[in-house]
Amino acid sequence: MSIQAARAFHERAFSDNEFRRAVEAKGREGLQFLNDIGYAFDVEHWRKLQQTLKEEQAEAALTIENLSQGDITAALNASRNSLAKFPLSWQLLDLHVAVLGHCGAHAECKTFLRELYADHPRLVYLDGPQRQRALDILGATFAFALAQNPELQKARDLATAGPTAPTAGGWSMTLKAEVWPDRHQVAVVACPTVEDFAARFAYRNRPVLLQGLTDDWSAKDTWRRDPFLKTHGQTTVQVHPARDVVENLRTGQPTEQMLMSDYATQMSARGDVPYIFKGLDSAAIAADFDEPDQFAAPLFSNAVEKRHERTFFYLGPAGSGVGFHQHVAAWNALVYGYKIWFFIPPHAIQRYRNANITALAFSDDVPEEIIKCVQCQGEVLFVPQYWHHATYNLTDCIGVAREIGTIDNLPQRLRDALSLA
Ligand SMILES: O=C(O)CCC(=O)C(=O)O
Ligand SMILES: [Fe+2]
Repeated sequence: MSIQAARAFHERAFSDNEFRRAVEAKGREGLQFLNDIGYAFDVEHWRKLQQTLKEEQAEAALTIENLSQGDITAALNASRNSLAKFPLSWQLLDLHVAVLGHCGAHAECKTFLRELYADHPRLVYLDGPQRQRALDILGATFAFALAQNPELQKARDLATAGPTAPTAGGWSMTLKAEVWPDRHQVAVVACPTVEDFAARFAYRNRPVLLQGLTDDWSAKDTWRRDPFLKTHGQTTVQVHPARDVVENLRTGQPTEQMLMSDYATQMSARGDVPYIFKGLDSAAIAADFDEPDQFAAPLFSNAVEKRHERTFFYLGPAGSGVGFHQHVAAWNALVYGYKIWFFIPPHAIQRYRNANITALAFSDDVPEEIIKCVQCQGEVLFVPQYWHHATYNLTDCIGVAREIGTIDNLPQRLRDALSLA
């Protein structure tokens, strides 16, 4: 078969862990296995795909360069040309939608998306779940493109936001002054109604910090250091060198194991700045928090079981955090601590995947396109579907995150919310 099969494999191996592991487990028989299940491609086509992906990346870079120079017309033309040259390129397609939105070409943007959703002509090489994932990402980009609203990026007063005491809940709140962020670009909203949250943030696929949603959580007591270690100190947990967390979880890489009590004693002293992410089972912490109504099904697609499976308890010292990644929508409740978030809208190209987050946290010169904010203890952050994000914990941080799924047909919901017809 063809380069299309190689593309299909490329996308699926990235987004479907089970599939990737199954292929890896076949070792030398991998190619035969792939042929047997319908991915009939050979080494030659695989190599060709890698070359093509590189060329597409260069095309994307050209469009982005035009955009960053402020030459909107050139960006639009470059993007149209690139997509004509590589009509099945995933990254160019996603970028094109963003460019259309950026340029205010909303009519073209909508026509384009309608066509895509109708018969997926550009996603023919993807099957079932991969195609859905691709459409969910495009939906996110589409929302970003259509709903530019400066109101949604209101700054918070950083001068008064930081820790006021050396400890909170018995955890260390010591932070290095140099890493306190210089900008904060995500709206902070107190207790929005479910409808208000949906219309202003969920349908627009915008990040937002929500206050007042954890006031009644038992975790405020049970995740204080002493009671927490009394309950969970003897639990064996998986510990990751902070920056490898996402990759480790994605690939199922085995990691270091230790008792929670040992981890809590050592975490601030270790050179590799360790992080526990997905450290405790959802069942073990179920009584400590209540999922806010704003994130309920059916608005967000994940069923109860999936939500439990995709619940991530985290505990880490100052300097820990995760590298850039993207996934379905999530919420993240920080019970104690202060955390910097770095966000890039969904259309971003892979350039930041390997960014050094510690360097970003210390830099005064973070590129404009990276949106920064600080999350304070007690706040819940809404991470919209397929936004790229990374974190840097400014102090000890203990909290929980949960993936809640995607919004069904996000572009339509957005059109309704904006009354765009
Ligand atoms: O809490 C963190 O450090 C990272 C969380 C994250 O990636 C998420 O909530 O999606
Ligand atoms: Fe995440």
